[in-house]
Amino acid sequence: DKIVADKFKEIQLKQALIPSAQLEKSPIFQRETTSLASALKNSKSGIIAEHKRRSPSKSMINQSLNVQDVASGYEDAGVCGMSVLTDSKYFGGSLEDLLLARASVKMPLLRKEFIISEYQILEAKAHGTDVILLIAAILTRDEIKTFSELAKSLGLDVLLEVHNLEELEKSIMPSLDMLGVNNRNLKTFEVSTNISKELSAKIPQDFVKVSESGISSIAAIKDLKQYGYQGFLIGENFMKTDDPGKYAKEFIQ
Ligand code: IGP
Repeated sequence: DKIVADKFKEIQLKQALIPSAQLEKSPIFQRETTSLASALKNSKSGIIAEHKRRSPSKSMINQSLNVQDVASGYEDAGVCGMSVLTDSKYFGGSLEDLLLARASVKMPLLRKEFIISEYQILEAKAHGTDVILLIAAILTRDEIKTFSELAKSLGLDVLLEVHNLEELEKSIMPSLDMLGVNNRNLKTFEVSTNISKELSAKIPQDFVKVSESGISSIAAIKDLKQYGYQGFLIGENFMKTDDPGKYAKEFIQ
């Protein structure tokens, strides 16, 4: 809730400086997007690799690498897509990171952000994203509908994130492409892939299932595949090494 309040202020300030109409005019806004959902459906590995410098649960993960090198490393390893944290206060990321990643690679990019306003979706597109994340825990069903429909109209994929059955049931709608189950409880920071397994049967077949956070072994991925997961979002496990791309490659058969 603190995060949402901070975001709200930040958006108001930015919107005053750079109005939506200006974002829509930037040349990158017109670029053709690529679908992460299709990439995942056509992939054996299903790896979505994340750029993450730090997090509220781990203050230091990796401060020394630059985002272009991480992006190129992931792409060379053959991952399906990349997630770029753009929140600065809690994760040390920025929209510039997204832009630099975009300049370095062709694969689908996900803006990893706490989205609470349509403005952030336009901003994401203007910085080269292909996918937006919507977090059910901080949005109403109406907001999920408005935001996902806007994203679809801009040619973006939508990944909806849940942690429990209630959030899942409130969120199901046709304007979503992927359903992500976050294995990390954002309140307690506890991590367990059991929640992905428990919720898998409740996710309708027409959505690509993604398991997020706390995945650190190929065995865990194999196990989750048995439950119908096609996407695996991995951050810390790659980013804590000095060559995230090299380590990601070990996860790609
Ligand atoms: C990656 P991990 O445990 O592999 O570093 O997790 C990703 O799932 C995590 O960063 C994440 C996240 C989020 C971060 C999932 N949902 C929402 C910020 C906001």
